[in-house]
Amino acid sequence: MAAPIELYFWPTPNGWKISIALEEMGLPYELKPVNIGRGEQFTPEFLRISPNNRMPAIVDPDGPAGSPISVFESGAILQYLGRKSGQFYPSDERSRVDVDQWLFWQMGGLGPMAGQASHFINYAPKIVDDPALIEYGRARYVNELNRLCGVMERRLGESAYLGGDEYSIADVASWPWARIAHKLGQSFDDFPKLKAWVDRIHERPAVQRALKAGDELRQKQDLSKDQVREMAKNLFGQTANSVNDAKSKQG
Ligand SMILES: N[C@@H](CCC(=O)N[C@@H](CS)C(=O)NCC(=O)O)C(=O)O
Repeated sequence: MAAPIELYFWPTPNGWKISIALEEMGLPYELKPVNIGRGEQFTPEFLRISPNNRMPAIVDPDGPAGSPISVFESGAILQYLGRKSGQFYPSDERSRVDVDQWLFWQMGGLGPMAGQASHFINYAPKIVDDPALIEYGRARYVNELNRLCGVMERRLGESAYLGGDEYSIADVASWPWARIAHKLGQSFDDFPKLKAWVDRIHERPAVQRALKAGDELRQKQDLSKDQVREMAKNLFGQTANSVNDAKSKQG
């Protein structure tokens, strides 16, 4: 049996994209926790496989031609796993283009915008004392997320899944963010088709298994100001120096 794929993981929407895909595809994997609140994304070992100091990343010991390969960026990982397993990523060109469009839409739109909305709703109020300094950014990202939910609502009125009639890696990419839209300034009452799609995917056994994997790593949701400020030292305010400092330790 092939050695398990190593999944460099922390329980966040971007991490779940890959644990869901691995569970759906029935590929054996091993979780390698990367505690991003403690700065483990800057270790030299991790930067070698994920030069952007972000998780998720994978190492597949049984890569092309049987030799190991590492992949970072969740969209690239999903495409790799889809090609490797031949599942949830259609091989005929027309269907594949459909899936790719919605996958890239997630990578360039839904993920980053929902991530920023989450920052301004969940973290900024615990870091910045003056609410007036937060409001412009909060409204900008909550509104953009609202537009993106509208785009999904319209799409899901045309086809059962984002990438077409079949469940695919495009859904796997968007689901972990879409399912928390109600915590990011949106109301599912405005998006009934999106809500039905969120619920339908939530019921999938592979999705349930993926949500349980690494659950013990999850922090409690309501962090105190002090806990957020501590985490912020590693997570927010990163510059080119953050990577250069870590790289210089690489030797
Ligand atoms: N575009 C990246 C985004 C990944 C990402 O933002 N990961 C976050 C956690 S959700 C992270 O590792 N953050 C660590 C940091 O900001 O230093 C992907 O899709 O793989």
